[in-house]
Amino acid sequence: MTWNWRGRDDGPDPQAQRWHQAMRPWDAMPKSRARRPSIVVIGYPTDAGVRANFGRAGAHDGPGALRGACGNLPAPSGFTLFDAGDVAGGSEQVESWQQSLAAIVAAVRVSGGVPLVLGGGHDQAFGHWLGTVQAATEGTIVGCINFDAHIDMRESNHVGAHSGTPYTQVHGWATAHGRPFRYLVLGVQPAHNTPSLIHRALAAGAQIVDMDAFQASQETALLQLIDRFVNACDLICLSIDLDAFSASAAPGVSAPSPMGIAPDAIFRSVVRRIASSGKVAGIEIAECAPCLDVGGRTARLGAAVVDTIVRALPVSA
Ligand SMILES: [Mn+2]
Repeated sequence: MTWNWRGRDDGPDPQAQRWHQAMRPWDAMPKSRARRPSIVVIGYPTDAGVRANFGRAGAHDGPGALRGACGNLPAPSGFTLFDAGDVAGGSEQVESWQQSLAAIVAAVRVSGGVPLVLGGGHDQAFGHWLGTVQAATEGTIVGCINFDAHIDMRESNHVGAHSGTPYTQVHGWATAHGRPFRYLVLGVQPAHNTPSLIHRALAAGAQIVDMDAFQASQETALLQLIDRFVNACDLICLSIDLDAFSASAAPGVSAPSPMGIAPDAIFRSVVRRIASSGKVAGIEIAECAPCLDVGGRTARLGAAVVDTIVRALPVSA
C-alpha cells in the first residue's frame, strides 16, 4: 500500500490535528507499551465477494476512498491512530481474503487496538468477527451488530462465500464450535429480503429491526433493544454496510437503497449508544464503491459515520 494519508494542514497546534497528520504505520506494538488505546485501520480491497453475489463491482477501491475521506477528520484526542495497510487474498477466493483479514484483526486485538476495517465487500464481516473471536479468551461471546438493508444470511452459492453470506458463516462457525450466535441487524428493508431468508435468519436466532424503526416515536424502544442485545454480549463487532442508507445519501454501493435509512439524528443516537457501551471490539465500513459514487458522497458518509462512532467510544476501551 502506498501511504496515502494527506489533507488540510492547520499548523502544529495539537488541537488542530487531523487524521492524516496523526496517522502512523502500525507496528504491532505490544499492549504493555501502548500509552493510549489505539484505532488501527485495515483495508479490505476486494469486491470478489460482491461479484460472486452478482452485485455491481467497485468496492475494491473502497479502502482508498475511505482513507481519503477520513484524512481531514479532526484527530481523536483519546486514541492513537495507526494504519496496518491492506490485506491480500487470492483474487477470487473470498475465504482467503476473509482468513487474511481475520489474522490481522486478531493481531490488532492482541496488541490492544480497535480494528477499523475499511472495505470492500461485506464478506469482510466474517473475517472481522473470526479474528475478534480468535484473539478473545475462550468463551467470550462476540456479538455482531450490523446496519444493513440486507440480512446477509443468504446461503452460499456454487462458488462459496460471498458478500451476502458473512453472517451465515458466523452462524455456521458458532454452531460448529458450540458457541452462541448473537446477531442484530438494523435497518432491514422488506424489498431486499425474501420471506424465506427472514424465516431462516429468525430460526437461527438473528434479531431483525426494520428500517421503519428509525423514527423519533420508536427511538426509546430502539435504544432499549440495543441495550438488551449489548448486555447479552461480551464484545461487539460493529458493521456498517453503506447500503443501509438511502441511495440519495449513499449512491456509491453495489446495491443502492432508494428507501434506505437517513444518516440523521436517530441513526446517530443508535450508533452512539452502541459505541458508548464499551464493548465495541472492532468497527467496519463495508461496500464503498468509488466508481459508482457521486462526487465522493458515499465515502464522505462512511468517514462521517466513523467520526460519529470514534467520538462515542469510551477512551478506556
Ligand atoms: Mn451487507
